[in-house]
Amino acid sequence: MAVKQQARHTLTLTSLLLSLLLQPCRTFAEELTWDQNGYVLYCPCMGRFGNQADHFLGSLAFAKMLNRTLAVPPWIVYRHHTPPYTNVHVPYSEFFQLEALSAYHRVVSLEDFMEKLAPKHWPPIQRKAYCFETAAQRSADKKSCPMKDGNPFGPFWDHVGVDFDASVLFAGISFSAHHQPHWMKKFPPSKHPVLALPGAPAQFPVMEEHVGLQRYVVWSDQMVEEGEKHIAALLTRPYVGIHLRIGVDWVRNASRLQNACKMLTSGEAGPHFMASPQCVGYNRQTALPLTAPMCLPDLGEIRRAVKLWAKRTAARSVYIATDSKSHSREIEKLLKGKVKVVSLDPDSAQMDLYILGRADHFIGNCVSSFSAFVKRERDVRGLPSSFFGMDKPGISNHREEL
Ligand code: GFB
Repeated sequence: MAVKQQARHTLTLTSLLLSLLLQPCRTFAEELTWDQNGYVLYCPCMGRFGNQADHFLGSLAFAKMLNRTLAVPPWIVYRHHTPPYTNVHVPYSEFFQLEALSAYHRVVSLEDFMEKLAPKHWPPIQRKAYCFETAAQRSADKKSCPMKDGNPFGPFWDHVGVDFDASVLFAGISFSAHHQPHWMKKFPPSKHPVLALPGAPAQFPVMEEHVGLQRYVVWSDQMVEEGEKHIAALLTRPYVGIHLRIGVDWVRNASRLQNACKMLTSGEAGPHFMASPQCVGYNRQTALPLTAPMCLPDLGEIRRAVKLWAKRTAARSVYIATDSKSHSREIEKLLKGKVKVVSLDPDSAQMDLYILGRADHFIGNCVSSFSAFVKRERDVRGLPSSFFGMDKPGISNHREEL
């Protein structure tokens, strides 16, 4: 018996040693070693948290596809209306566990990459930027990648202390799996060890095949602790979590962008608009219609959906995450004061996401990538979600009534 145990022990040690030896880059140990397979660096320069999270999943997949270590960037948080009235760069690990990503692929935080690896392996004179020829057209000489032009680009690379000395342009190549051999041939890691890109090497919204990568995005212990404290203090289960994306920026942007929420009523717009594939379906041929209330629910639709799900789940609380008004009075009245209606004050985007993710039922906004983050996380955990204007994702209310 003891011999068996000893043998098992030796085997475990051997496999541990083997896995450490085979892993070219030790991502979480104090001393990092250089990955000969190269690195991918990018600026999460498009949109706010939800957009950045969509792009993050695609970038993670891209790094794996090229077998390069992903230098995980900090989140860019725009704090232009509250102190410090500027962009804040929040390390990935403040919200999520960096280690959990390594179950999928090799990663290192961009901050560690810069501090511990770049001085020796990517010194200032070797810092090349890589971008599409079309992007370089925006620069004065039309040959340089506009890595640091404007906000958030400049402040991002300044934050990590990077200036670029040269540009490498490319065309006729995309970030999809189809072009994997092209990337490998064009940019072998021996000659191009660090692919530093001006934006995420990914699509928005996240491609269907990368939605499941959400499982590797695991909340940090600190977020879990804080989130669970809020839930215990404020909410009684079962609780319904709702995301109200109805603020001025949404109304303004969603009506200005190509397929305005407004146009949806007239049927002029297609079903795919921002994050909407999450509820209408990714396949354009079979996608369900995207209706105006799915994009911008009015109070009538908010009341209808909350009443329905509060009843179906026998909810004892409702948690409201909102980018503007919470409509909490109206909701309290609607539920006849029998259900506790709660919002966090002051609110925090990530804490709202955490609490929505843990709700017994979630009602989101189909077009918002902020909602999409919650929906993906809940899908991973097998928790139910619906959307305003669509009670069963993939099945429109209209059809259900027929
Ligand atoms: O996350 P996000 O990309 O989602 O951007 P969309 C919306 C941001 O608004 C969030 C805040 O990152 C938060 O900072 N926000 C929205 C909220 N809803 C809530 C909420 O319930 N609670 C809290 N605390 N904050 C896209 C933008 O937003 O909308 C694009 O990324 C563009 O830049 C487009 O503006 C129209 O996909 O909803």
